[in-house]
Amino acid sequence: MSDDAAKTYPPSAEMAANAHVNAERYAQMYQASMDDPDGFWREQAARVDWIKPFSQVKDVDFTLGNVHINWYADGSLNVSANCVDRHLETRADQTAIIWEPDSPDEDAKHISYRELHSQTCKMANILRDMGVGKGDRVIIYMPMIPEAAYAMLACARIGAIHSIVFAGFSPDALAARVNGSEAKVVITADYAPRGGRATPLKTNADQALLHCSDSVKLLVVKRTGGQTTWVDGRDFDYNALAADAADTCEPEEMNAEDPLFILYTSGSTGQPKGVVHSTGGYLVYAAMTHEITFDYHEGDIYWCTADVGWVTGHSYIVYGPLANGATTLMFEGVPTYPDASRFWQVCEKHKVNQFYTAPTAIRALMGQGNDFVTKCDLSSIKVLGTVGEPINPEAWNWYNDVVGGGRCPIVDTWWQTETGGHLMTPLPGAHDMKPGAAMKPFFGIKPVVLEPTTAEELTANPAEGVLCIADSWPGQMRTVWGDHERFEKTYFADYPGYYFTGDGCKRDADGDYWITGRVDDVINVSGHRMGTAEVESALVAHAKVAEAAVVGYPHEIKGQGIYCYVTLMGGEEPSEELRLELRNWVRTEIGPIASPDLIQWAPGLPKTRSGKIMRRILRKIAENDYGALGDTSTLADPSVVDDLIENRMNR
Ligand code: 6R9
Repeated sequence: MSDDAAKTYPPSAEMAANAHVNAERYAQMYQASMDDPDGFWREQAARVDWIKPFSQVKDVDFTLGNVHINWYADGSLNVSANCVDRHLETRADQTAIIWEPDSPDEDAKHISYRELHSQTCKMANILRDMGVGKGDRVIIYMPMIPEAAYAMLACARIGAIHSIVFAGFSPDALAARVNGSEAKVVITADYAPRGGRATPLKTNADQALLHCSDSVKLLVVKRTGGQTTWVDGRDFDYNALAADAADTCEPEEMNAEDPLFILYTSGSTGQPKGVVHSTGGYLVYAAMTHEITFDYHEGDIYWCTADVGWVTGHSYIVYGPLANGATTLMFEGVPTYPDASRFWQVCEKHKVNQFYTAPTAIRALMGQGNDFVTKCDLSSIKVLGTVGEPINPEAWNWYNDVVGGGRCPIVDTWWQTETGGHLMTPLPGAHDMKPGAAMKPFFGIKPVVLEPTTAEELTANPAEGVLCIADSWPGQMRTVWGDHERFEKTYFADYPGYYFTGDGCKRDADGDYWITGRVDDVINVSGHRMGTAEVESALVAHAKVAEAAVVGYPHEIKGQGIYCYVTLMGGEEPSEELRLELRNWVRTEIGPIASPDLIQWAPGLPKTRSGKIMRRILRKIAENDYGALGDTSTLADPSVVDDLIENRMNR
């Protein structure tokens, strides 16, 4: 870490005085959460309304072969009733969702809790009429429109398990998730406007469904009214059905451990895995972290710029904020449309109090100059947040100085799809901040730094190693959909007795935590997780490709870029056209976020005598750090390395 990075910023006196949690309270509550986890989490469970109270708080075992994670297991509740109905008595007319459309020329919408209730009920009734019941799976493939939130809450209301597929994913990726979850219904929209362009979502869904069971139905929300083809009997018109649907719907009583949603995410091997989250524990954790991390107070306007296709959108646009009766802003567009001041104009327009975004967006906007920010009135902002990847000190400083005017604490929230909510972050009124550091564990979280090869726990400071968590928390994922063995193998096999995060970590001399990035073959492109294995298998599925190896390399805006080494089939000639063709191929196989940035033609890949690709070497070359390749003597043919260095793409 640079000297600059080691600078600390204490919370302002005002924050410390007014925040839900100050330094003293953090220390006392954290200690309580360690000394008596059951007592602590029993108390926190009162954040949600239970239909039937639970007796046991926690039943957890991290032992390989017997991994199970249960929280509040004999209690029952309904998530949609918690996020909507229970607020009707006190805040029916308060805005639940502010919707800001892609184009600033279109009007924003303010959806009250009363309206949210009736829309959620309508959607729930439509789904029930389409044959969806408790435990059934529903895929949501939607733009960032209020109907996406209605769809999530409607599923929760009738006990269906939703699985959101990011609207930027391809028809193939969508089909894989429909089939993987054996979904009954796919909810989509005609088009997804974004940055002035419109993705034909319905057409993508039509293509995907060619590869799915004939019984899968499609519920289509009309967002633009643009032209689509229609399959009678399979396709259902949401707008027409909603006009007549009843606006009340009895919520289903769900067990705390019933799955609320599945979210597919990339791992280091094979196809994306379906991360399963629970009903009770997840909601308690999402609600608690939302309130405390962002220091959310009654009446605040809160904006998380993520997409509901990612876990951040689940926990911090929909479930956490709505469980807390908050006003949450949902934005359909992108930071740079119509120009680079859009985020800040939206903050000014809706008087946003908490603003939560990704380092990649901050870096992109930083490059556009300060005027786009300073011409807007950002005085309403109290807390800034980041998520998705480590933030470099330059971006942190710009965020702090230019966006926050030096007044706003930045919560650098480290967590994962698997964790359901924040596991480490500075709290606005309690902790010092250091640019780029995740700082302190949330309540109940016991991080440990292990020596990567011996698995020995490093207790002294400073320490550097792999990051594991020693005990469970209510928001932890419960299993991999349909493959509990993969769940155990991925997270509990390498470091017995711990949850293994896949991240590397440093704990500095002060005992503060810094996430250093993935230690597995997962790369982080613009804050989105990508398994290098997924890109490789897309590449080798192309008829002209014999072999491919994919690694990450440092990218100024995206954090990491996708660097591909490709060996062509005998007789195939490398060309710029082929490079373009392969790029487009990967885009259609997976989606635009997986587009290769650099493709290097590799006559051979560096392999050990047993045929294992030495990725370490490929990473170094991609990083343009080929002077430090280390030992190459065990390679079957060390001469391939010279060719790879000679023709490297990232100079
Ligand atoms: C919420 C989310 C998880 C991976 C995680 C880590 C990286 C996320 C971070 C961060 C450093 C932060 N990551 N937040 N690294 N500082 N504040 O992003 O979930 O998409 O599953 O990604 O992202 O490497 O392991 P997910």
